[in-house]
Amino acid sequence: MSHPWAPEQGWTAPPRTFHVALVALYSVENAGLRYLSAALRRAGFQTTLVFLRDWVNNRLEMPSEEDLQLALEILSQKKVDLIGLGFISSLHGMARELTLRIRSEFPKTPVVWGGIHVTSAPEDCLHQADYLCLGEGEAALIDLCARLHEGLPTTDIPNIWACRDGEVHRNPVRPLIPDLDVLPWPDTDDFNKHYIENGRVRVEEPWKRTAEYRIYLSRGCPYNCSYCYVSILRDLYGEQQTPFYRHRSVEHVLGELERVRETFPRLARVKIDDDTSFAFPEPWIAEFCEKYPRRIGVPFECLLIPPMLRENLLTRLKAAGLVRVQTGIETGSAEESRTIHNRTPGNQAILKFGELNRKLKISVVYDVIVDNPSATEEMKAETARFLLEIPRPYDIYFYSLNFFPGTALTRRLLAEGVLHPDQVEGRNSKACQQFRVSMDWPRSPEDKFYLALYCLASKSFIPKGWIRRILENRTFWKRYWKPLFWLAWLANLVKMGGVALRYLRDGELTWFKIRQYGDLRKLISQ
Ligand code: B12
Ligand code: SF4
Repeated sequence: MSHPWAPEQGWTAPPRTFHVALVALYSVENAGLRYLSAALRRAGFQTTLVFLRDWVNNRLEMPSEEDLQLALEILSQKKVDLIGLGFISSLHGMARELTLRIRSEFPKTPVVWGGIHVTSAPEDCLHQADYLCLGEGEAALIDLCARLHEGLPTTDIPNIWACRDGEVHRNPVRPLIPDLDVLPWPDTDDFNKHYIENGRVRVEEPWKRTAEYRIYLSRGCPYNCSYCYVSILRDLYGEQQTPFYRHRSVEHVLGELERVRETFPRLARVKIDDDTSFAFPEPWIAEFCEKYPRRIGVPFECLLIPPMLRENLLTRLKAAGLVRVQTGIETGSAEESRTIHNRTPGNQAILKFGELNRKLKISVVYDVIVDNPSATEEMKAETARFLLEIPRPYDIYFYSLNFFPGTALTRRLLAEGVLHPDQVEGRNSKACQQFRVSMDWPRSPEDKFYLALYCLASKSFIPKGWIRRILENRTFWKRYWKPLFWLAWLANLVKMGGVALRYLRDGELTWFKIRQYGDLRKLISQ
């Protein structure tokens, strides 16, 4: 199947003299903008991508004046016709400031915002940009550029809300792209990329400095967890003919990876970064497992939801090159899982996988969510008990529960009065300071106590029996949590050292990684 705006790989429309700049804030790995750039170029438009600094864990602040000036200089030199910004909710404040600067510097150049925040909370973005793009952006942005280029009206483009002359034109979304193979691979060329960091601009594709390439095999997700952006997209697109969860063909995926293998000199690992991967039909899996090792042969990792941790699937993926699986426990409490997270508890599947993995030996990381204001103490204790039950070794990534606008959970807690609108990301920016959990974040003694227990539970060098006794005597230890907390901090430091050595051994320790995680004061809990 082909689309007028994104035909098969290799096809290019005649060049048009319309130049679009796409700006990423703190996100060198931003795939969304690279997809947009590839689609625009395919349709004949010119693009410039500006990566204004790279993401660092829990330390995102407004870029320096020097870096902002450099970004503005690039936009001026390139004489662009449209400026696009894509950002997450927590960066809304920064995007607004940057846009004010852009608009005062280039009053005649329209600005379009897109991405997850605009899609989740468009009413909060009105009049801060000329256009807002909701949902999938490729076709919408091409339509917008074509209309601007040809001097046609821009107020009735599907997916685009136009804020013109004090009015807002709220247009419905077009159907989701049914066949993802019509999309060109993300644009990773060097010549049109500008990476700004610490007062320096490099004209190069900054992603090529990393050893890990993130790829997306699908769009959408078969599930609907309450705290996740997926619930928003489901509402936005509603019931329509195109299924919400779509996947690419194996050939389309391998084509992208073959190109990456040739062009990313440090490539040592592929991260399949779909929210949940491989929930695809059996023939797809069979074809992938047969072709991937032969054609790509780079170790890969992926995210799987607990029910997918099946022996049959894992054995074949392991033979194809799977070295690491990330999966969501989120909470050990079945009640919290069902009533707050809207997830089917995965404990039994995880325990079974833990046993099976003694044989398979796939490295595993479990996701756990903390800082849930609605969690009772019993729920927190159940999580601790569960983490102690899982066979070691394993890694944990702790995430602080942040309230993103428009999710089912945020809406519910706002309605119940548990949450104030100013605590919702977009108005708040907690995720910039606390997403992967660091131990310095202010928490109640009870929460510090449980976080310390969770950290200790995953460390193979701390006896489980000892942690269980602390859990049994929790009334005492919650009052005297400090020694336990500092022990957990030290254990995290030892663990971090081990991880760094592992990266070094596997050729994956890059300056990017060191900068993202290497802050001792804000040491990531794991
Ligand atoms: C990969 C990923 C990352 C990577 C890369 C970051 C990036 N910005 O791409 C890393 C690990 C660095 C990362 C970090 C973070 N992430 Co992240 N990440 C994702 C993930 C899993 C995939 C993003 C992706 O590439 N999708 C595929 C592309 C094709 O889709 P897309 O980005 O939505 O782009 C399309 C449209 O949105 C639109 N569009 C996008 N931008 C623009 C711009 C314009 C001008 C237009 C017209 C259209 C448009 O068109 C695109 C093509 O159709 C998403 C979840 C998800 N599946 O989307 C979370 C997600 C985006 N991340 C999230 C968060 C919170 C973070 C962090 C704060 C977490 C942290 N650990 O500190 C940081 C912030 C970093 C940052 N500055 O953006 C949240 C954001 C929630 C929200 N409402 O803001 C998400 C939605 C996950 C979640 N928890 O729900 N992340
Ligand atoms: S499985 Fe992951 S991506 Fe899917 S709805 Fe749940 S949290 Fe969101």
